[in-house]
Amino acid sequence: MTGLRELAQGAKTIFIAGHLRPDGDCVGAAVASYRYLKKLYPDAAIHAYVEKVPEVFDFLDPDHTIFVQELPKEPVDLFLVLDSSSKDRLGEAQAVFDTAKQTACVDHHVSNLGYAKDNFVKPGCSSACEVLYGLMEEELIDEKIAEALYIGIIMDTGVFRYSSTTPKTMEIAGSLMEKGIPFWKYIDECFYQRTYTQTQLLGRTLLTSMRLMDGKVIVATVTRRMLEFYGAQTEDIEGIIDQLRVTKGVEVALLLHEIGDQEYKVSMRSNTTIDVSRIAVYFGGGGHVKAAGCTMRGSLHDVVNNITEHIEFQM
Ligand SMILES: [Mn+2]
Repeated sequence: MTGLRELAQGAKTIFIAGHLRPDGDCVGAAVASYRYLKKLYPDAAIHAYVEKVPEVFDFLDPDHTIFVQELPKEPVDLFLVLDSSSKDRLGEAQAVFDTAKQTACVDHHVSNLGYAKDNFVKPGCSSACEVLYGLMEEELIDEKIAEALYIGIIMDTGVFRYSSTTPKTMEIAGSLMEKGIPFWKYIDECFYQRTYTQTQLLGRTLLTSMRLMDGKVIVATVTRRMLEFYGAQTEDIEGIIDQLRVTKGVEVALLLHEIGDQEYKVSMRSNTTIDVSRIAVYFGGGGHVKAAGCTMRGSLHDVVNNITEHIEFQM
């Protein structure tokens, strides 16, 4: 079987890259493959590059030794692409890819057509980290490598909730847990942790929510005064709508964020066949069937009335 060992054999320069706007799977896969290859080939010059590591994953490269800001000027022996479904998603690193002597891609996107010389693309896998695990020798996976792979898997599966999770995913996660990683800590820090300000704003918003249409619709408002009172920023609103959505009996959740005088940014979530993107598009916004948004003008009362009319129409 070909694995990372065979792939990187003889390569003196190895460049690892992920896609634009990197997520946990992409960063985790880059860190895991860096550490693994460094262990196998300590004399090789290995570098990893992503556009920007999200702050929440900073702990995976605590000494800032893995990720580089600058791209190599000379052609590299091996370019390893992770979690990127097409070449153009590499951004600036595409130039390095084009001149590399050997290219390999590890991915799980169904849309990946195999643009590298060696392609390890498994659409049945939950994450690039899961595919990557299959290319590693179990006994070489240490705690640090396990940590990075585990992060990738939990981020792409929403902690094993999405349908992309398979029995195999769980088996791999189990073997990574056996490496002694503090798996409970990651879930808190990457998913559930809120600042105190966010906790207060969430509580206040939920407390003042209203149910309409026999409890099928839930509406809550975040006013400018509330943000000011708690010293909160716009990004602190994130996640509130999801909490509203999981209220029992709710089909559509609405969160109105007051952004000006009689002006609201409206977020919508649907739990049923109600297509909130249609409603959002009608009011000049957009989104997906189950998650959409738009900006609306008028009194709170008018905005809610206008939207619920469209919800009722689809019921
Ligand atoms: Mn992924």
